[in-house]
Amino acid sequence: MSTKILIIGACGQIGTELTQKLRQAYGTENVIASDIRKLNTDVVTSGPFEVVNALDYNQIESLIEKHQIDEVYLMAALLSATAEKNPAFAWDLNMNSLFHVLNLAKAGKIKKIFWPSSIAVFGPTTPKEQTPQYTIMEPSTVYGISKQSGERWCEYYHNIYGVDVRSIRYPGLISWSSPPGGGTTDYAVDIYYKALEDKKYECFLSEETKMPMMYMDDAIKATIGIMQAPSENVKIRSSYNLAAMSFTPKVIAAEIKKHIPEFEITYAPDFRQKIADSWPASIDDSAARADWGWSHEFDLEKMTTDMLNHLSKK
Ligand code: VAH
Repeated sequence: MSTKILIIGACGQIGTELTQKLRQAYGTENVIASDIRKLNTDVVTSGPFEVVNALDYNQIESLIEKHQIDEVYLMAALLSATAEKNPAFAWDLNMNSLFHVLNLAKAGKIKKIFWPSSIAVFGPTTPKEQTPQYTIMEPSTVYGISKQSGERWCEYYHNIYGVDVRSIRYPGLISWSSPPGGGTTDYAVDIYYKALEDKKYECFLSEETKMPMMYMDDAIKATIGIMQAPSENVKIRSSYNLAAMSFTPKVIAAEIKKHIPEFEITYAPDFRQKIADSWPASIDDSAARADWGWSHEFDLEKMTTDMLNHLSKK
């Protein structure tokens, strides 16, 4: 019997690539993509698609029953910068969509859940270099507070109700297939687009702002990897630290200049600088590597080559 999967938020930055990779792995007809609107043509036209409001319990429940869903990937959320502009809605969307899916699993209607957390759960009092799996967590953004709270609820539902929910603290993610999505780390996506289009980029962070980053291919590998791991190997049920590389805007600009010599970067830090300064510079992800065999493939050089190759064809 094939595993039937529902992706909520399938048209978002992670959802678009996750949908394609899951359809390759499980068969197109077994992966139901869904989002609040038909926001991505490829996702909507490449397999089963449903319009769903992640805040409507009954809509989600009826999709699960209609398609006999086994696993749910809940990818709908407001990211850090957008959430600061709309705190109440960000809290509502990020938290209540999670409660709906956790409660459907508690009711026995879903076998397994993936829920994305973020390095945004860490704050200005967290050790900045090689941030440990267990450490001080005082997030100073609405997004980070919602992710920290969500992690606590995931662990609670696992421990008290036996819900099989698995989670990863994504670093900043970089992808060629979906445009920047309101995240503080999304300068590292936009810079590639602007380098090709304009040969210049004005960065909204300062040149020495070092943050943990990851290519989307690696993020999708980790997402599917933790979901396919034997349950007993997933020892941490709040969320796993995950890392691949860390760099500053100055370093990524220098890597791009190797491909586009005339590329120039300037700096005009805005409100997002304070968000970035509250986050770690690098992450210790040894627990994920030990528990379920995580390893990354892309470094900055390999990612830059792949990004520019894909974007120049796009
Ligand atoms: C953001 N890309 O910038 C997201 C991410 C670590 C940051 O969660 O909001």
